[in-house]
Amino acid sequence: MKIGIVCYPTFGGSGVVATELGMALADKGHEVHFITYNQPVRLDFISHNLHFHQVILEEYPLFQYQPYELALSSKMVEVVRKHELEVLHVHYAIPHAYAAYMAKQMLKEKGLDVRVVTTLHGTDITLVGSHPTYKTAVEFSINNSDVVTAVSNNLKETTNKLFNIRKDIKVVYNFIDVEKYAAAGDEECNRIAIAKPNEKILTHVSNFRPVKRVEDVVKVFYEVNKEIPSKLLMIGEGPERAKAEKLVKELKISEDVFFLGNSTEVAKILCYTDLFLLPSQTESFGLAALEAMAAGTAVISTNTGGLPEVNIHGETGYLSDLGDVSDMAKNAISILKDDVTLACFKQNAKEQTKRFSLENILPVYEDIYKSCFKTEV
Ligand code: GMT
Repeated sequence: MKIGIVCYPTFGGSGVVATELGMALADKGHEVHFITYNQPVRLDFISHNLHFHQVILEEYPLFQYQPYELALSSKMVEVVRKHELEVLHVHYAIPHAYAAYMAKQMLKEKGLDVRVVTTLHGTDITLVGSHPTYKTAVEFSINNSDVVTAVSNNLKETTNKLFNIRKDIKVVYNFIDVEKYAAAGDEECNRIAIAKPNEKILTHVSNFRPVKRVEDVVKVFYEVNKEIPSKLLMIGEGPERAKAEKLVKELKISEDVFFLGNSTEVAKILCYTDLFLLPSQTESFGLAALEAMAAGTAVISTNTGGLPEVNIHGETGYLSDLGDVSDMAKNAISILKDDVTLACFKQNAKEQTKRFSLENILPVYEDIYKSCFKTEV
Protein backbone atom coordinates (compact mmCIF):
# COMPACT_ATOMS: atom_id res chain seq x y z
CA MET A 1 0.00 0.00 0.00
CA LYS A 2 0.97 3.67 -0.20
CA ILE A 3 0.98 5.13 3.28
CA GLY A 4 1.71 8.61 4.62
CA ILE A 5 2.98 8.81 8.20
CA VAL A 6 2.68 12.05 10.14
CA CYS A 7 4.46 12.35 13.47
CA TYR A 8 6.68 14.46 15.69
CA PRO A 9 10.24 13.83 14.49
CA THR A 10 11.78 14.12 17.96
CA PHE A 11 12.92 11.69 20.65
CA GLY A 12 9.36 11.36 22.05
CA GLY A 13 7.79 7.91 22.12
CA SER A 14 5.12 8.64 19.53
CA GLY A 15 7.74 9.72 16.98
CA VAL A 16 9.82 6.64 17.71
CA VAL A 17 6.85 4.29 17.24
CA ALA A 18 5.79 6.05 14.04
CA THR A 19 9.30 5.90 12.62
CA GLU A 20 9.88 2.26 13.49
CA LEU A 21 6.47 1.40 12.06
CA GLY A 22 7.20 3.24 8.81
CA MET A 23 10.57 1.55 8.39
CA ALA A 24 9.07 -1.89 9.07
CA LEU A 25 6.24 -1.27 6.59
CA ALA A 26 8.75 -0.18 3.93
CA ASP A 27 10.74 -3.32 4.65
CA LYS A 28 7.62 -5.36 3.87
CA GLY A 29 7.24 -3.64 0.51
CA HIS A 30 4.83 -0.81 1.32
CA GLU A 31 5.62 2.67 0.02
CA VAL A 32 5.95 4.95 3.03
CA HIS A 33 6.05 8.75 3.05
CA PHE A 34 6.94 10.61 6.24
CA ILE A 35 5.45 14.09 6.42
CA THR A 36 6.77 16.28 9.23
CA TYR A 37 8.94 19.34 9.96
CA ASN A 38 12.26 17.51 10.34
CA GLN A 39 13.65 14.15 9.43
CA PRO A 40 12.58 11.83 12.28
CA VAL A 41 15.56 11.08 14.53
CA ARG A 42 15.38 7.33 14.17
CA LEU A 43 14.68 7.35 10.43
CA ASP A 44 17.24 5.32 8.54
CA PHE A 45 16.84 5.45 4.78
CA ILE A 46 17.41 1.74 4.53
CA SER A 47 14.87 1.21 1.79
CA HIS A 48 13.96 2.80 -1.52
CA ASN A 49 10.35 2.59 -0.30
CA LEU A 50 10.98 5.32 2.29
CA HIS A 51 10.48 9.00 1.58
CA PHE A 52 10.57 12.14 3.68
CA HIS A 53 8.64 15.32 2.89
CA GLN A 54 9.52 18.34 4.99
CA VAL A 55 6.85 20.76 6.14
CA ILE A 56 8.40 24.19 5.79
CA LEU A 57 7.06 27.18 7.68
CA GLU A 58 7.18 30.65 6.22
CA GLU A 59 8.03 33.56 8.51
CA TYR A 60 5.67 36.53 8.29
CA PRO A 61 5.82 39.62 10.53
CA LEU A 62 2.13 39.38 11.35
CA PHE A 63 2.42 35.91 12.84
CA GLN A 64 3.28 35.61 16.47
CA TYR A 65 2.79 31.84 16.01
CA GLN A 66 3.30 30.27 12.61
CA PRO A 67 0.26 28.24 11.50
CA TYR A 68 1.84 24.77 11.41
CA GLU A 69 -1.47 22.92 10.90
CA LEU A 70 -2.09 24.87 7.70
CA ALA A 71 1.33 24.12 6.31
CA LEU A 72 1.02 20.47 7.35
CA SER A 73 -2.40 19.90 5.82
CA SER A 74 -1.31 21.61 2.58
CA LYS A 75 1.76 19.36 2.48
CA MET A 76 -0.41 16.29 3.11
CA VAL A 77 -2.66 17.25 0.17
CA GLU A 78 0.39 17.77 -2.07
CA VAL A 79 2.00 14.44 -1.12
CA VAL A 80 -1.24 12.42 -1.33
CA ARG A 81 -1.92 13.79 -4.81
CA LYS A 82 1.59 13.43 -6.14
CA HIS A 83 2.23 9.93 -4.78
CA GLU A 84 -1.37 8.63 -4.80
CA LEU A 85 -1.33 7.77 -1.10
CA GLU A 86 -4.19 5.61 0.12
CA VAL A 87 -3.85 6.12 3.88
CA LEU A 88 -2.59 8.90 6.14
CA HIS A 89 -1.55 7.44 9.51
CA VAL A 90 -1.19 10.27 12.01
CA HIS A 91 0.54 9.76 15.34
CA TYR A 92 -0.43 12.02 18.25
CA ALA A 93 -3.77 13.71 17.86
CA ILE A 94 -2.55 17.29 18.30
CA PRO A 95 -2.49 18.81 15.75
CA HIS A 96 -2.02 15.90 13.37
CA ALA A 97 -5.55 14.44 13.44
CA TYR A 98 -7.02 17.89 12.90
CA ALA A 99 -4.64 18.68 10.02
CA ALA A 100 -5.41 15.28 8.46
CA TYR A 101 -9.15 15.98 8.66
CA MET A 102 -8.59 19.26 6.79
CA ALA A 103 -6.41 17.53 4.19
CA LYS A 104 -9.08 14.87 3.70
CA GLN A 105 -11.74 17.50 3.06
CA MET A 106 -9.51 19.37 0.58
CA LEU A 107 -8.74 16.12 -1.24
CA LYS A 108 -12.44 15.24 -1.40
CA GLU A 109 -13.00 18.41 -3.44
CA LYS A 110 -10.44 17.06 -5.89
CA GLY A 111 -12.21 13.70 -6.09
CA LEU A 112 -9.73 11.82 -3.89
CA ASP A 113 -10.68 9.83 -0.81
CA VAL A 114 -7.69 9.31 1.45
CA ARG A 115 -8.31 7.33 4.65
CA VAL A 116 -7.15 8.70 7.99
CA VAL A 117 -5.91 6.49 10.82
CA THR A 118 -5.24 8.33 14.09
CA THR A 119 -3.10 6.75 16.79
CA LEU A 120 -3.50 8.25 20.25
CA HIS A 121 -0.29 8.11 22.23
CA GLY A 122 -0.95 9.55 25.66
CA THR A 123 -0.37 13.15 26.53
CA ASP A 124 -2.34 14.15 23.42
CA ILE A 125 -5.27 12.84 25.50
CA THR A 126 -4.29 12.88 29.14
CA LEU A 127 -2.36 16.11 29.66
CA VAL A 128 -2.78 18.33 26.62
CA GLY A 129 -5.71 17.08 24.56
CA SER A 130 -8.33 17.22 27.29
CA HIS A 131 -7.43 20.81 28.21
CA PRO A 132 -10.36 23.14 27.36
CA THR A 133 -8.09 25.00 24.91
CA TYR A 134 -7.89 21.96 22.62
CA LYS A 135 -10.64 19.57 23.70
CA THR A 136 -13.31 20.50 21.12
CA ALA A 137 -10.96 20.17 18.16
CA VAL A 138 -9.35 16.98 19.48
CA GLU A 139 -12.73 15.32 20.06
CA PHE A 140 -13.92 16.38 16.61
CA SER A 141 -10.85 15.08 14.83
CA ILE A 142 -10.88 11.77 16.70
CA ASN A 143 -14.55 11.25 15.80
CA ASN A 144 -13.84 12.14 12.17
CA SER A 145 -10.90 9.78 11.67
CA ASP A 146 -11.67 6.63 9.73
CA VAL A 147 -9.98 4.46 12.37
CA VAL A 148 -8.70 5.40 15.81
CA THR A 149 -6.19 3.36 17.75
CA ALA A 150 -4.78 3.75 21.26
CA VAL A 151 -1.52 2.26 22.54
CA SER A 152 -3.02 0.62 25.65
CA ASN A 153 -6.35 -0.42 27.15
CA ASN A 154 -5.84 2.23 29.78
CA LEU A 155 -5.50 4.96 27.16
CA LYS A 156 -8.65 3.75 25.41
CA GLU A 157 -10.59 3.89 28.71
CA THR A 158 -9.18 7.31 29.56
CA THR A 159 -10.08 8.67 26.11
CA ASN A 160 -13.63 7.42 26.46
CA LYS A 161 -13.87 9.01 29.92
CA LEU A 162 -12.47 12.39 28.90
CA PHE A 163 -14.14 12.81 25.51
CA ASN A 164 -17.46 12.05 23.90
CA ILE A 165 -16.15 9.46 21.43
CA ARG A 166 -18.53 7.89 18.94
CA LYS A 167 -16.00 5.47 17.46
CA ASP A 168 -14.77 2.14 18.76
CA ILE A 169 -11.12 2.78 19.60
CA LYS A 170 -8.91 -0.19 18.74
CA VAL A 171 -6.09 -1.00 21.12
CA VAL A 172 -2.83 -1.64 19.30
CA TYR A 173 0.05 -1.93 21.70
CA ASN A 174 3.37 -0.32 20.99
CA PHE A 175 5.90 -2.76 19.65
CA ILE A 176 9.57 -3.50 19.68
CA ASP A 177 12.03 -5.09 17.33
CA VAL A 178 12.97 -7.84 19.77
CA GLU A 179 15.81 -9.07 17.55
CA LYS A 180 17.42 -5.63 17.38
CA TYR A 181 17.60 -5.28 21.16
CA ALA A 182 18.78 -8.85 21.62
CA ALA A 183 21.49 -8.23 19.01
CA ALA A 184 22.60 -5.03 20.79
CA GLY A 185 23.20 -7.21 23.86
CA ASP A 186 25.35 -9.58 21.84
CA GLU A 187 27.57 -6.79 20.61
CA GLU A 188 30.54 -5.85 22.70
CA CYS A 189 28.94 -4.48 25.84
CA ASN A 190 31.37 -1.91 27.14
CA ARG A 191 30.10 -2.10 30.73
CA ILE A 192 33.50 -1.57 32.25
CA ALA A 193 33.62 1.98 30.83
CA ILE A 194 30.69 2.87 33.08
CA ALA A 195 30.93 0.79 36.24
CA LYS A 196 33.25 -1.43 38.24
CA PRO A 197 32.47 -5.15 38.12
CA ASN A 198 30.84 -5.07 41.58
CA GLU A 199 28.63 -2.08 40.74
CA LYS A 200 25.08 -2.27 39.41
CA ILE A 201 23.87 0.06 36.63
CA LEU A 202 20.52 1.83 36.81
CA THR A 203 19.21 3.82 33.84
CA HIS A 204 16.48 6.34 33.12
CA VAL A 205 15.54 7.44 29.59
CA SER A 206 13.05 10.22 28.90
CA ASN A 207 12.51 13.70 27.57
CA PHE A 208 12.89 15.12 31.12
CA ARG A 209 9.48 16.75 31.16
CA PRO A 210 7.69 17.26 34.53
CA VAL A 211 5.47 14.21 33.84
CA LYS A 212 8.59 11.97 34.04
CA ARG A 213 9.41 13.04 37.63
CA VAL A 214 13.18 12.83 37.12
CA GLU A 215 13.81 14.03 40.68
CA ASP A 216 12.14 10.82 41.89
CA VAL A 217 14.64 8.91 39.73
CA VAL A 218 17.49 10.59 41.58
CA LYS A 219 15.86 10.05 44.99
CA VAL A 220 15.31 6.34 44.34
CA PHE A 221 18.89 5.96 43.16
CA TYR A 222 20.17 7.80 46.27
CA GLU A 223 18.49 5.20 48.50
CA VAL A 224 19.72 2.27 46.41
CA ASN A 225 23.23 3.66 46.23
CA LYS A 226 23.46 3.74 50.03
CA GLU A 227 23.11 -0.05 50.12
CA ILE A 228 24.35 -1.26 46.75
CA PRO A 229 27.43 0.01 44.90
CA SER A 230 25.91 1.46 41.75
CA LYS A 231 25.85 4.00 38.96
CA LEU A 232 22.93 5.90 37.44
CA LEU A 233 22.74 6.81 33.74
CA MET A 234 20.35 9.62 32.86
CA ILE A 235 19.60 9.62 29.12
CA GLY A 236 17.69 12.44 27.44
CA GLU A 237 17.22 16.18 27.49
CA GLY A 238 14.41 18.38 28.70
CA PRO A 239 13.23 21.11 31.02
CA GLU A 240 13.69 19.14 34.27
CA ARG A 241 17.31 18.16 33.67
CA ALA A 242 18.74 21.13 35.57
CA LYS A 243 16.62 20.32 38.65
CA ALA A 244 17.79 16.71 38.59
CA GLU A 245 21.44 17.79 38.27
CA LYS A 246 21.01 20.17 41.19
CA LEU A 247 19.55 17.41 43.35
CA VAL A 248 22.42 15.08 42.44
CA LYS A 249 24.87 17.74 43.66
CA GLU A 250 22.94 18.38 46.86
CA LEU A 251 22.85 14.66 47.63
CA LYS A 252 26.60 14.45 46.88
CA ILE A 253 26.25 11.58 44.43
CA SER A 254 27.75 13.35 41.40
CA GLU A 255 30.48 10.72 41.04
CA ASP A 256 27.88 8.02 40.54
CA VAL A 257 25.42 9.79 38.24
CA PHE A 258 26.03 10.51 34.56
CA PHE A 259 23.83 12.77 32.45
CA LEU A 260 24.43 11.58 28.89
CA GLY A 261 21.95 13.77 26.94
CA ASN A 262 19.97 12.54 23.97
CA SER A 263 21.27 9.36 22.43
CA THR A 264 20.60 7.35 19.31
CA GLU A 265 22.46 4.44 20.96
CA VAL A 266 19.83 3.60 23.58
CA ALA A 267 19.91 -0.12 22.78
CA LYS A 268 23.66 -0.25 23.40
CA ILE A 269 23.34 1.62 26.71
CA LEU A 270 20.54 -0.67 27.82
CA CYS A 271 22.63 -3.76 27.17
CA TYR A 272 24.62 -3.09 30.33
CA THR A 273 21.74 -1.76 32.41
CA ASP A 274 20.53 -3.83 35.36
CA LEU A 275 17.51 -1.81 36.37
CA PHE A 276 15.38 0.76 34.56
CA LEU A 277 13.62 3.51 36.55
CA LEU A 278 10.37 5.07 35.30
CA PRO A 279 8.55 6.88 38.15
CA SER A 280 6.22 8.84 35.80
CA GLN A 281 3.17 10.75 36.88
CA THR A 282 1.38 9.04 34.00
CA GLU A 283 2.44 6.87 31.10
CA SER A 284 -0.09 5.67 28.55
CA PHE A 285 2.19 2.75 27.72
CA GLY A 286 5.85 3.32 28.62
CA LEU A 287 7.76 2.54 25.44
CA ALA A 288 11.02 3.37 27.20
CA ALA A 289 10.29 0.61 29.73
CA LEU A 290 9.52 -1.85 26.93
CA GLU A 291 12.79 -1.02 25.19
CA ALA A 292 14.64 -1.60 28.45
CA MET A 293 12.88 -4.92 28.97
CA ALA A 294 13.74 -6.05 25.44
CA ALA A 295 17.38 -5.52 26.30
CA GLY A 296 16.87 -7.73 29.38
CA THR A 297 16.43 -5.08 32.05
CA ALA A 298 14.09 -5.23 35.04
CA VAL A 299 11.84 -2.20 35.58
CA ILE A 300 10.85 -0.15 38.63
CA SER A 301 7.92 2.06 37.70
CA THR A 302 4.79 3.69 39.00
CA ASN A 303 1.47 1.88 38.57
CA THR A 304 -0.06 4.72 36.56
CA GLY A 305 -1.76 4.65 33.13
CA GLY A 306 -0.86 1.69 30.94
CA LEU A 307 2.33 0.75 32.81
CA PRO A 308 0.71 -2.29 34.52
CA GLU A 309 -0.05 -3.65 31.03
CA VAL A 310 3.69 -3.64 30.26
CA ASN A 311 5.58 -4.07 33.55
CA ILE A 312 4.27 -7.05 35.51
CA HIS A 313 4.48 -6.55 39.28
CA GLY A 314 6.76 -9.11 40.92
CA GLU A 315 7.78 -10.65 37.58
CA THR A 316 9.42 -8.16 35.24
CA GLY A 317 9.92 -5.57 37.98
CA TYR A 318 7.71 -3.76 40.46
CA LEU A 319 4.98 -1.11 40.38
CA SER A 320 4.59 1.53 43.11
CA ASP A 321 2.17 4.33 43.83
CA LEU A 322 3.01 7.70 42.33
CA GLY A 323 5.69 9.47 44.39
CA ASP A 324 6.31 6.53 46.74
CA VAL A 325 10.07 6.80 46.44
CA SER A 326 10.81 4.61 49.44
CA ASP A 327 8.70 1.73 48.06
CA MET A 328 10.47 2.06 44.70
CA ALA A 329 13.87 2.05 46.42
CA LYS A 330 12.92 -0.96 48.57
CA ASN A 331 11.78 -2.86 45.46
CA ALA A 332 14.90 -1.88 43.52
CA ILE A 333 17.14 -3.14 46.31
CA SER A 334 15.19 -6.41 46.52
CA ILE A 335 15.86 -7.02 42.80
CA LEU A 336 19.51 -5.94 42.85
CA LYS A 337 20.55 -7.53 46.13
CA ASP A 338 21.53 -10.90 44.68
CA ASP A 339 22.49 -12.00 41.22
CA VAL A 340 20.08 -14.94 41.04
CA THR A 341 17.03 -12.73 41.72
CA LEU A 342 18.30 -10.10 39.30
CA ALA A 343 18.87 -12.68 36.55
CA CYS A 344 15.36 -14.04 37.05
CA PHE A 345 13.72 -10.60 36.75
CA LYS A 346 15.85 -9.79 33.70
CA GLN A 347 14.83 -13.05 32.02
CA ASN A 348 11.13 -12.44 32.76
CA ALA A 349 11.41 -8.92 31.38
CA LYS A 350 12.87 -10.19 28.12
CA GLU A 351 10.19 -12.89 27.86
CA GLN A 352 7.39 -10.36 28.39
CA THR A 353 8.52 -8.25 25.41
CA LYS A 354 7.70 -11.10 23.00
CA ARG A 355 4.03 -10.12 23.47
CA PHE A 356 4.91 -6.76 21.93
CA SER A 357 7.05 -7.97 19.07
CA LEU A 358 7.12 -6.20 15.73
CA GLU A 359 6.04 -9.45 14.04
CA ASN A 360 2.86 -9.52 16.12
CA ILE A 361 1.90 -5.86 15.84
CA LEU A 362 2.84 -4.99 12.24
CA PRO A 363 0.13 -7.19 10.65
CA VAL A 364 -2.44 -5.59 12.97
CA TYR A 365 -1.67 -2.16 11.49
CA GLU A 366 -1.70 -3.60 7.97
CA ASP A 367 -5.17 -5.06 8.62
CA ILE A 368 -6.32 -1.71 9.97
CA TYR A 369 -5.18 0.06 6.79
CA LYS A 370 -7.08 -2.48 4.70
CA SER A 371 -10.15 -2.24 6.94
CA CYS A 372 -10.38 1.52 6.34
CA PHE A 373 -11.69 0.81 2.90
CA LYS A 374 -14.58 -1.17 4.37
CA THR A 375 -15.45 1.60 6.86
CA GLU A 376 -18.39 3.83 6.16
CA VAL A 377 -17.24 7.39 6.72
O1 GMT B 1 5.76 11.56 27.06
C1 GMT B 1 6.52 11.00 26.30
O2 GMT B 1 7.35 10.16 26.64
C2 GMT B 1 6.41 11.29 24.86
C3 GMT B 1 5.10 10.86 24.38
C4 GMT B 1 5.01 11.07 22.92
O3 GMT B 1 3.90 11.10 22.48
O4 GMT B 1 5.94 11.26 22.20
O5 GMT B 1 4.94 9.51 24.81
C5 GMT B 1 3.67 8.94 24.87
O6 GMT B 1 3.64 8.01 23.79
C6 GMT B 1 4.54 6.91 23.91
C7 GMT B 1 4.44 6.07 22.65
O7 GMT B 1 3.16 5.58 22.46
C8 GMT B 1 4.16 6.10 25.18
O8 GMT B 1 5.01 4.98 25.30
C9 GMT B 1 4.31 7.02 26.39
O9 GMT B 1 3.88 6.30 27.53
C10 GMT B 1 3.44 8.26 26.22
N1 GMT B 1 3.77 9.20 27.29
C11 GMT B 1 2.90 9.51 28.26
O10 GMT B 1 1.78 9.05 28.33
C12 GMT B 1 3.40 10.45 29.29
